[in-house]
Amino acid sequence: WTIGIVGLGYVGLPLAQLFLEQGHTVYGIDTDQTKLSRLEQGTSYLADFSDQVIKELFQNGTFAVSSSYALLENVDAIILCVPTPLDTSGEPDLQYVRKALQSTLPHLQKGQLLVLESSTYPGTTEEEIAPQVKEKGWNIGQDIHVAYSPERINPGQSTYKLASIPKVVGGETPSCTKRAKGVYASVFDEVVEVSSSKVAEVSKLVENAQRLINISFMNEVAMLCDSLHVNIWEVIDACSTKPFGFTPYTPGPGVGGHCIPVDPLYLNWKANQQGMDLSLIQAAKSVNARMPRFVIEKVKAHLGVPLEQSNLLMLGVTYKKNVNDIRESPALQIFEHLLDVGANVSYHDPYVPSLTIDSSDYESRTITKEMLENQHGVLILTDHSCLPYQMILDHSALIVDTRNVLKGYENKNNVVLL
Ligand code: SAJ
Repeated sequence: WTIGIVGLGYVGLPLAQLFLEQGHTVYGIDTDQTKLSRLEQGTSYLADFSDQVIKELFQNGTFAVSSSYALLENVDAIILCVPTPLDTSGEPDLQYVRKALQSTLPHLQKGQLLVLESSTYPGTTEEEIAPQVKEKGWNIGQDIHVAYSPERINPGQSTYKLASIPKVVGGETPSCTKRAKGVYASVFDEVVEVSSSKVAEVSKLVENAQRLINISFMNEVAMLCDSLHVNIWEVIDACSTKPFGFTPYTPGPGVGGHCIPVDPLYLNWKANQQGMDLSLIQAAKSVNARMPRFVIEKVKAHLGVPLEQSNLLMLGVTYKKNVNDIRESPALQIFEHLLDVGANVSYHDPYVPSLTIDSSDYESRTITKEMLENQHGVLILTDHSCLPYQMILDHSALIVDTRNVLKGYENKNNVVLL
């Protein structure tokens, strides 16, 4: 196949790699000139991709990247992998999908397949994409095929290879589903056909909404265990001995990232359009929003000095371990609040060399024994695998470990858990 991938971010680039590895040709389109030049220079902008891997994408001459959508005229399938964030009022923001579609339509050719992969509210493919394709005078399912297929990329882990994660596809018509299955089956081990694009859209949001609700329940239990002076991590270990029916979600400083806090709100937005309200999603959101303050109260309760007179070091500012993504990261809220109360805050995150908070720039500090000994408190907010935990344990007066990452270490009398 010749595949056009629009959007070369954490979804589009791994997808491009998958097609290239299987010998297909890929034209990658992105409007971000920085991404395009970094790809051509062979310098990665994704934590999961080394520079070497980026260089390898181009080695067979089957990968071209450009900002020109005209390249899409020569492909068999066009896959849109652009962001679907929330806007400032917390509503779905489809501007990137609409822009990508507007730029694609003039180059759409008869016989092509057009797939949307961006997580979006149910009905987007049917109500936003299909009508504009029909306007070209084509019959969807005959002259052109349109489908939806959710991305299931999980940044920062290599346990499940992307090709091994079953790929759900749902078309505007059965022949669209078949066409999409044919393309995806050439790179994914398993392709799951569903009866419509809407089923595929809902399935994606439900997967992530269930995760949000389950995580938020553990956050609420963590707050209860705190008041009961019970170790939540010990509780989770005990629950996990149940061979079935319990999934060990863990509490944390909050829920970040571009999927889990966002996708469920797309689902609830659609529910509201139907005159309904998914109350558990709203409840989950408000519980998770309380976690940054809960962490700060923990720090306050164990500090030897008032918060406003303390030196505090934040370890890890990304939304989860081993990624360089700070979108919706709860660590940023904690950072801002500590600055607001006048604490002397600094951070270390090997994935984030510099950070702008409240329009002030911060650099990730190098960790040394001396600088640790100079802190009144160290907050572990992201449990990156590469952090020097033994040194941190040996040279910090107080460690608030929000991820229980020090679980396997000895003599932790200076450690406070969530
Ligand atoms: N988190 C917790 N407790 C948990 C799990 C996660 O506090 O038990 C927090 C994380 O620290 C992070 C946020 O929730 O701040 C989201 O974490 P995540 O592990 O869900 O990571 P994401 O956002 O990268 O989610 C991706 C999703 N993949 C896609 O949307 C394609 C999600 O569907 C996956 O289930 C998830 O990876 C995964 O399984 O790791």
